[in-house]
Amino acid sequence: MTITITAFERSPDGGKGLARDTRIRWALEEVGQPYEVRLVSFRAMKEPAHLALHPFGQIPTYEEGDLALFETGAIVFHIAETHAGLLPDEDHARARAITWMFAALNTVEPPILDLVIAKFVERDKPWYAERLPLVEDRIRDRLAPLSARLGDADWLDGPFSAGDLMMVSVLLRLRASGMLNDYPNLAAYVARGEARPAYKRAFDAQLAVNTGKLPSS
Ligand code: GTB
Repeated sequence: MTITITAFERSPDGGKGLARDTRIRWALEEVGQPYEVRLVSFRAMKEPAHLALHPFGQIPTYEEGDLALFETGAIVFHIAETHAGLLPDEDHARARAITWMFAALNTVEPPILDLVIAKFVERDKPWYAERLPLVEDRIRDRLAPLSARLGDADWLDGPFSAGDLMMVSVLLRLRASGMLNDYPNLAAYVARGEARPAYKRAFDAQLAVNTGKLPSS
């Protein structure tokens, strides 16, 4: 059955891979599943046809036959559950990998998003300079224990899993801030994720869309 995801017609990052369709592309590449991409404009995202797929009018969405999903966590989980390669077979290892997916989305990503919002939306506020270090501290409160847990392992819990895919995707948004440099094992962890052939294919595919060099699928 054909899988179709949605992505920005033109991503505000110009193809740096930070828009969330990249995680879905990466998961699909990891499991060797071909997919098509429907590009949507910011206006189209808020129109009824897209709102029927995504109640909040965002990307990415995922369609496969009569199944329509939104939320990258749910989409990556679905891909991992229905294809081999992203979740271990053993019950407890599988539950732990899923736990890391939730940790990435619920515990690590929120303060990182707070920083992104602060930098893009709050820069002109009189309290910006005072608040910024507080936001950065909340990120360090997550990075320090994550770094301690990862230690010198390649991945968070045994072989690469959907938990790593999600955690690397979340950490990538910190690159511009330079904050990862204070945690060399996390910087190396992110680089290991980016070096995976599946990530590279996903990145190149979204870049091609944003530079107009290739068709979208
Ligand atoms: N929780 C949802 C999920 O994980 O699927 C969040 C989805 C989401 O935030 N989608 C964003 C969106 O559609 C695109 S990815 N925004 C449009 C809107 O809300 O109207 C977030 C994003 C956007 C831009 C960059 N960038 O340019 O660097 C990076 C990430």
